[in-house]
Amino acid sequence: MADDLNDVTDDDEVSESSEALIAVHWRDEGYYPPPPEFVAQANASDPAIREQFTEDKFPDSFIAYADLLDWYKRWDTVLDTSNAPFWKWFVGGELNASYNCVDRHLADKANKAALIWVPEPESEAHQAITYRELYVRVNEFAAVLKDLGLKAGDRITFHMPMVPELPVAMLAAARLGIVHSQVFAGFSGTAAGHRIADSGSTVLVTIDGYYRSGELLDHKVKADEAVEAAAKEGQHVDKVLVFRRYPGQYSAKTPMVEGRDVFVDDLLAAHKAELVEPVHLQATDPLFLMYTSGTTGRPKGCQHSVGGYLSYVAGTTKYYQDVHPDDTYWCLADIGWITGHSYIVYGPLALGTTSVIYEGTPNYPDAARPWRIAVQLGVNIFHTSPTSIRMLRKVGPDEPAKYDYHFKHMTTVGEPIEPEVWKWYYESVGKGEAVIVDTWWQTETGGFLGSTLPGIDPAKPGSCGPAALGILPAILDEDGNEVPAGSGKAGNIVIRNPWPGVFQTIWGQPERFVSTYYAKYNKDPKSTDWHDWPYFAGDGATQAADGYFRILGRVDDVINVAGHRLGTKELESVALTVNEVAEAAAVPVVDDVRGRVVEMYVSLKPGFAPSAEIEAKVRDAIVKDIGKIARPKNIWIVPDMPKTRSGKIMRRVIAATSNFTDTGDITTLANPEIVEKIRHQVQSAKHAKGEVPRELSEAELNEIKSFGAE
Ligand code: 6R9
Repeated sequence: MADDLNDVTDDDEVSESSEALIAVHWRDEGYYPPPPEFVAQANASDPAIREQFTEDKFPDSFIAYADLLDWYKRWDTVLDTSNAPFWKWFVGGELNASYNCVDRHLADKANKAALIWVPEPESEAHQAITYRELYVRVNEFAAVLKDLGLKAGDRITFHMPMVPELPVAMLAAARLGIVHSQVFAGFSGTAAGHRIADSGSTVLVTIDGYYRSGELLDHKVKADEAVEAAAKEGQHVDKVLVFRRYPGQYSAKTPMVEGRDVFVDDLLAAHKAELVEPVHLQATDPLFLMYTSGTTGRPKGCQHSVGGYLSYVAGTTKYYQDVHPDDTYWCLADIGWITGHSYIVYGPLALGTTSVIYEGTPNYPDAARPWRIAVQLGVNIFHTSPTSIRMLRKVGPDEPAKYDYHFKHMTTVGEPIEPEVWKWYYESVGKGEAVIVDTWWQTETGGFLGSTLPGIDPAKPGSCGPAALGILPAILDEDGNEVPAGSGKAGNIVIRNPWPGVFQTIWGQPERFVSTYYAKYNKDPKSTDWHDWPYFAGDGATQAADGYFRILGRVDDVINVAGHRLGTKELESVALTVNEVAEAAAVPVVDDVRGRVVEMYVSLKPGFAPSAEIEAKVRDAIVKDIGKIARPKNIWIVPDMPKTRSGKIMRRVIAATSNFTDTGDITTLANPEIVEKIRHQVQSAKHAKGEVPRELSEAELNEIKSFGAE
């Protein structure tokens, strides 16, 4: 114990860290400039583009994005701040998202593939859906929705997997101004039910089944649960529209409910070739809701607008995804997340791109599946998350080299990426030929906030790069003072200005919208000047002298050891420098002397067995790179990490395990079965070592319960 105390007081490298600042220990990385061939073809290759988006040109700078769309009526006011912070973009403008993503491409791209759908079973051929065909299908499904009496402003819930019927349904709703709320298919029926109730939807659209890891799942059963859960909250669902994975044949075991459930293919038969005029919507009308979790139970329905959102995703797709007419673009995210909405459906289709949709898991039937798809379809732009990259690196580190595909551009999104993992992505997946953009943003923000411009800025592993065009971030300490670039200090990242992609409100919870995102740094709640309303992103970050931001993770992910705040991500990054380690998660354990101490969970690459040596390597690496202060109390080598369906590690579940507290709701996990395994492993070892903590205070319990949010 005395030894432990010495660790804290003797460690001069952290001695001047203050409570408000997270000490930053990450090593800076080198630069990776774009190859000349990439620069030569890039949509943005002249650094002068930044001058069109400087602060003095705001908000008119964003007209360039709105001009990428077709408008029925041009706006009168670019940005209306009169009801701050409920910003209104392109006020008075009229447009339709479905028209912009479909109809307007018929003139020159009717026979070009809009979507290429890859079913999970390799025995099933992929399906290319041309813009003409998409137009027909969107119109027919819009006719079905219209027939049900749905109209602009009504809400509709989709609980759909990665099949082309999902974008068709989204675009059909958008055509009529019906506000869609797509719930990730992997979520339970009950989770869908809560979201149906929250949004007040009367119609649920689902499918009988879909493939996941080789199994044709019965998905319809979840619709029954969803309707029941919604009813408990007082929301009646009139109709459940059931697509069929194989039209004409029913793939679920759950019976259809008479009068409520209808097969979509039957309904469509009555609307063959019917056309539905796109509704002229206000730019400020809502396009969709995307639910995301917060620290309290009620999910947040982030409401995105037709005009601002579509402009922003079109602009960022053009400059950051660098899409060109001949590209084949594959984003491996799920359309059930914001990434899929913005960068599989709305952004790419607004620009007339060919967007690939894959039904299944990336490693089915083996770790080379993505690379086979890339070869087969000629994919040249690839977009995925650190969790998928880590997984593919874990199960098939040498697979990409065996396949003759060539990416010119790759994206990582969703979490900070450890430099080690970034380098594998660059060298192995990108074969050293592709630029990488590390795009930092959120469900709430509609599109990218931080990223390199791929034809201009060099990439730096672990950093998202500078602010996106027209975005004005700052890093603030708890008192609102700016933390200067290059200071080596971290703080809360905020965006000082509104931008067109920002969400309009939390559906039905406007006070929560203001209190969660704007109250923290607002000095005058009556102000209608945007300068008074910095957007609080809830992420910790640091800015290097070169202006690049490094996102350290959610501010509630910080572990405070004896008054020194350690970012989970930097601890995990160091663990990943140990060759055997595939994934790592750091959590706090309540400690009577130091407040909190770090515990580290790691999983190993295939072919390695847990050993005391690996534990020692992880421990030594952390002590060496961060300091003795961060020395983990325990290192647990576990078979897998509990993860959300979007692949984010659920640190609160691990934290609860380490602290012997209740793991809380685990029903939305991708792998709930791992929780009990880890609990048994860790807690029996702790019992044997006499490390069972005292009873925790309410504040401590709350901290553990909400550690890492989600
Ligand atoms: C798009 C998306 C948002 C949170 C965000 C941050 C983390 C996303 C990141 C990143 C570091 C990146 N995050 N991208 N952290 N580098 N490139 O993921 O939306 O699901 O709402 O998550 O994800 O912590 O605040 P969402």
